[in-house]
Amino acid sequence: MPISQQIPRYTTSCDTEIERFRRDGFIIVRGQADAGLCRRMQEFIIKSLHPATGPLEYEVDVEYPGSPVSRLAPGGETPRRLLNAYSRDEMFRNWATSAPLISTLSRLLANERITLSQSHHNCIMTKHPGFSSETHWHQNIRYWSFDRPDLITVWLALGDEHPENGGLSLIPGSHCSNFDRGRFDAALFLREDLPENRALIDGARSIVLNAGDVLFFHCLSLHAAGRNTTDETKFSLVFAYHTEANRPIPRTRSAKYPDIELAARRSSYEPHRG
Ligand SMILES: O=C(O)CCC(=O)C(=O)O
Repeated sequence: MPISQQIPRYTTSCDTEIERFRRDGFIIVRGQADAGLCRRMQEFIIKSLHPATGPLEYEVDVEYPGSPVSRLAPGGETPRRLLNAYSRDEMFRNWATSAPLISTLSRLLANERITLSQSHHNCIMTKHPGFSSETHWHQNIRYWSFDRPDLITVWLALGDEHPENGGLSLIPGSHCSNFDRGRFDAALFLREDLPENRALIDGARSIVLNAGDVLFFHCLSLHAAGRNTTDETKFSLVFAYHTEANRPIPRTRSAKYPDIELAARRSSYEPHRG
C-alpha cells in the first residue's frame, strides 16, 4: 500500500508533518545539519573533485538537455554526481544514520524498520555553472525495482538551493496519482506536450533550501530541476530509504549493493544488531 494511504500506527506531536507528507508527498525539515557539518562536507567534496575521485557520473552520461555532447566537447568532464557517498567517508555514514534523520523517516514510514539503499542515490549531487543539464519531470521510482513503490529520498542541501542554481521543484500531491503509462515518454519523463500534464506542471512548487535544510520526498513525487545559472557550484547529499519489508527485486539494479539496516523506534533510533 503506498505510504500516502497508510495510517501511522501511533500519534505524536509530529502528526502535522506526517499529514503534510501524506498530502504533498514531501516535507522540508529546516536546519537539520549544522553549518560546521555542511562546511566540512563541502570541503571534503571539493577535494574529491580535484582530481575527481570515482565512481562518478558525468553530465555527458545523462544526455539531458544542456549536457555536453561528448567527453571531448567543452564541459565534457563536468561531474554530475559523486557516487557511493556512503562508503566515501564516515561523515556521510554518520549523517545517513543519524538519530534525528532516522526518527523523521521512522514517522513517515509508519514506524517500520528502515533500511538505507546503497544502490540508489547514495551520492553527492554536484551542479556546476556553465555545463549543468536540465532534469525534466520524473518520479524517482522510474528505474528502481522494489516490492512496492514506497521509498523516500532524503536530500540535504549543503549550500543554498533555489531555481537559479538548479534547485528542485516538486508537484504537491503527485505521488497519489495513478498515471497512465502514456503520460510519460520513452525515458519515463512526463510528456510536456500533453495538456493534462501541462496543467499538472502549473501546480509545481519551487523548493528553496538553505544549507542544512533537508527535503524528504516520496519516490512517486514528480520533480524536476533546471540548470545552474549562477557562478557557484551547488552541492547536495542524497540518500534513499525504504522499509525492511519492502525488498529490492533480486538481480535488478536495486539489489546491486546490500542495504544498510537501521532500526526504527517510536522516538529514538538504535543501530540494527540483527
Ligand atoms: O538535481 C537535479 O537536476 C535533479 C536530481 C533528481 O531529480 C534526483 O536525483 O532525483
